[in-house]
This record gives sequence, structure tokens and C-alpha cells, in this order.
Amino acid sequence: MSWLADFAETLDQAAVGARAVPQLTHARPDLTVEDAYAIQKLSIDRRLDRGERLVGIKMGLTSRAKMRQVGVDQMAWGRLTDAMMLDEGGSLSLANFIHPRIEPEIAFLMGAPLAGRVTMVEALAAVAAVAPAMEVIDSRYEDFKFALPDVIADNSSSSGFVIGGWNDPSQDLSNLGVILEIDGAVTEVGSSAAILGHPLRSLVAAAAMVSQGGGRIEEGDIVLAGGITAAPALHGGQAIRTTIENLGSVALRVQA
Ligand code: 0L1
Ligand code: MG
Repeated sequence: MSWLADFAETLDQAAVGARAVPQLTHARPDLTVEDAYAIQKLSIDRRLDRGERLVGIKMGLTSRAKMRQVGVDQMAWGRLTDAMMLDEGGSLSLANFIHPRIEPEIAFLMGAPLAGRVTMVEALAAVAAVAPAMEVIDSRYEDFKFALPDVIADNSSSSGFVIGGWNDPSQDLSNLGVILEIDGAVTEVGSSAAILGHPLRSLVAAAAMVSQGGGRIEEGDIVLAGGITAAPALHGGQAIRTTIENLGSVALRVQA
């Protein structure tokens, strides 16, 4: 087994067993971004071998709030599988996670494939619908600490997501107010503009980054545009709701 596959197995097992592991860059300080995407793919391939199905991609670190929170200042992407999808209004069990956090997101549903260098107009033309969403991030690393190659190898911390109702994408998405409430109290406030100035820019970046890795965004894929605010930690019994202006709300409960 190559060292890349060894690292992929380590991260996969950490996710399956909900047990944190040391950063890969501690053992291998020369780990490159290219190595990291190879590890990510090998790790997700292990899930696909167990029967999971790819349903889209997530963009990460597309807002200053997120970059500041984790101390990494470059974008990353990861893969979403059907097993990561949570029911809207449903609940999650903390037993399946290490130290989960939640963040408000905007989700795109693709009506056509998208790849390579595209404009925002071309990106919008490929979108079938847009929805409020939340991502559960759960770094598989101890203390939620990582360098860029670590987080990329770890599927950009992605571990779950929930999507609200789909909306017509032909509306101004550039500066929509966003509120994250926990137990009815407003915990984070932001704007869709936090995502690279416009959430469609994240889709443009996604098309380019996924193509660099030899793939493409497919018709029917979900694309999460990236966390809009800092991501608070989840605790037992919480009721979480994100509301995005003009797009609606999406909710989750954490089991007590
Ligand atoms: O917060 C993190 O763990 C970094 C990767 C995910 C960030 C995002 O989805 O915006
Ligand atoms: Mg996110």
C-alpha cells in the first residue's frame, strides 16, 4: 500500500470511528496540495467501495470569517456523498462525530455540467436551483487544527450537510442577509457577499478547481458554496436554524 493510501485509510478510519488523529503534516511536513487531493480521493473511494454515492462537492474557506477561524487562507474543495446528507428538520447524533461545528451555506443544484474556466454568467446558466443549507464540519484532526494540505486530505472537514427548499436561481444572490440561530438565539449574522463577494464566484472557482483534479461538476450535483460565518461548536439538545433572505430557512436538531 502506498503512503498516500495509508494516510487515506487513517483519515477514513478516523471518520468511521469518530476518533481524532494527528495532523498528516506532523509526520510528513513536505505534504503537497497535490498529494492531499490524491489522499482525499483515495479516502472517499473507500466510502464508495462501501456503497456510498457521490452527490456533489463542497467549497471550503471561501469567506474571511472561515479563513480567520481556522488560520488557513486558501480555498479548498471536498466531495459530498449521499451518506453525509441529513434530513431537513431532522436530527444528528453527536456519537457519530468528533468535535462537530455547524455553518450556514448556500447550496446550488446543477442543471448542467460545469468545468474549467467559466464566467459567472455561464455558472449561473448551469444552475437549476439555489437553497439555504448548513454544513456540519468535523475535522478528523486533534483540536480541529490543520494546515492547508491536512484539511484538503481530510475532505475539507466535511462530514454532513442539510439543504432547505430549492428556489429559482435567477435572482440577486450577491448580498442576502444570513442568520444562524441556536435555541432561538441569534449566534452568527452574515451576508452571502461573504462568499468571495458573490456566491456564484465560489461556483466559478469550484469548476476550475475540480477540473484541475481531472473531474467536473455534473448535472444533478449539489455544490455547497462555503461557510458564510464562523462555525460554532455543536452540543447535545441544540436546535439549529439558518435563515437566508429570500431563500428561506433550514433546520437541524442535535440529539440530547
Ligand atoms: O473550517 C474548516 O474545517 C475548514 C474547511 C471547511 C470550511 C468551509 O466549508 O467553508
Ligand atoms: Mg462549509
